[in-house]
Amino acid sequence: MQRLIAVSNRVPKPGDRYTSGGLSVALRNALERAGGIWLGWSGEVQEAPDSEPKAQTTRFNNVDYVTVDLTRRDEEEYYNGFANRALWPLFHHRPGLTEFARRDMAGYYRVNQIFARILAPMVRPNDIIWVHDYHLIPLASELRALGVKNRIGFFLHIPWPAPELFTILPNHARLAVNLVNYDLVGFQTKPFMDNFIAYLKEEMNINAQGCLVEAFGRICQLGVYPISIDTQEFIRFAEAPASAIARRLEASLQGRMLALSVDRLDYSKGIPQRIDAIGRFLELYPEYHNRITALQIAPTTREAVPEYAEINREVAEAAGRINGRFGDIDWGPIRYINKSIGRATLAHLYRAAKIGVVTPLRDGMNLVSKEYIAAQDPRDPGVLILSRFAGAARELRGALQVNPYDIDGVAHALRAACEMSLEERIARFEPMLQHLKIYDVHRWRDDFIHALTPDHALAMSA
Ligand code: GDG
Repeated sequence: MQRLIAVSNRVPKPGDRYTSGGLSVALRNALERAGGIWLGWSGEVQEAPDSEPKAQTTRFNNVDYVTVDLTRRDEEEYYNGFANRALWPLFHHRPGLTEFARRDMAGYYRVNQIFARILAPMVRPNDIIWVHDYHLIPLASELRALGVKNRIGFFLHIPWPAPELFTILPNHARLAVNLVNYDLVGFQTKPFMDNFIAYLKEEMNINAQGCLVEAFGRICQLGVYPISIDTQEFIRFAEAPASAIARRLEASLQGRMLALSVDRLDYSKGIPQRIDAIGRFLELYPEYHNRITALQIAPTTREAVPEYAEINREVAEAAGRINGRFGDIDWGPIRYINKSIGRATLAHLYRAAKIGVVTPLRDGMNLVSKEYIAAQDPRDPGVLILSRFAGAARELRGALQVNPYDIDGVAHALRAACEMSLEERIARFEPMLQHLKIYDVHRWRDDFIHALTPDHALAMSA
């Protein structure tokens, strides 16, 4: 019996089906089907710094949820430090925000070793192991060092940077070798995979044969697996009777058009630039004063990292500036909220929005853009304005694609969205919805797991 083992920084709560996102549900379904383990940080900090890290196991529906408490120092160095102050900004092409400290790097490797030491004794010979995201790049190497010979796959949820940016990291070569220690490495888009292949060639003199990298006595297969959403779930949510919050929103709009944005509050999402573009739109097209309301939902994240407090201040200032300049006693163009909204309600808000404004400066995929499309009314769909720098732009061709740095360009796209005929909206929307019905998160998961199973590997190397 081939079990599945998933490893990610955080682990969803067992049985918590309602609030979980599409990715958690898709992975959990696969784990429950095959039986397996989901391992990661509990999110808790253990106060006794010197004791051996404790793992707790909760069994639910055929799956062992194994969570590990970290020390304050682990959290600081591994999570806030190396993962979120070095890898995250650099992989999003923001070297100016990147802070590298050798102490953090050591903490990053230490926590990966902790995870490996806890996992290795649980692994059975036929298990396949699927590791998620930039927090855990060294995990396969650490597991191999402990004698684990199973197939191990890695999926990177964020972009892979251009080679000249990746080399800013003092330990770039070590991380690249860590990646080659996987049997399968999945990227969101082909350009991200090509960045990695270019790095291997330029810096390490390793030539990939198509998607196969043969190096350090191993064969590593690379592939493109664009992540998606649970499309049917979003359609169902959006078609259910509107929740009280959605009704409150509709009433408060008083017939004005809604332009909606939903992002974790993160500097990669381009929120200040987007707010400036709304200001520019109101400046260029005064006929829209009092006819449009922009709602920015941005729950705060990673509050221990100083750049995140800074982005909150920046967004609040930008929104205040635009409201002060264009608002009136009975209308403010921008509503900015930091609280999180339930998923079903979110689907109603997407549906109520005539325009979805999704303009990250750089984004691995961006699921909000896909959720917005799935939630539309097929008889009267809204218009998606989408950054060309989101991975999703390669699939959602019917969106109005924009350069988020070009404030005038985004302002013009807002106008085009406001004016677009029903016929054009439907023509743009339908192929995108069809695409999302086929390429949903279940398909994404199955494609990756299929490529990771041993039979497939034999076929590839034959
Ligand atoms: C990383 C990569 C990649 C947001 N606010 C609320 C809420 N959300 C949900 C959205 C969406 C998810 O969070 C955000 O996903 P994104 O893909 O947009 O962005 P990241 O969090 O940066 O995710 C990204 C992703 O990993 C998957 O591989 O696409 O590129 O950066 O599902 O709906 N959900 C609820 N309330 C909120 O207020 N319920």
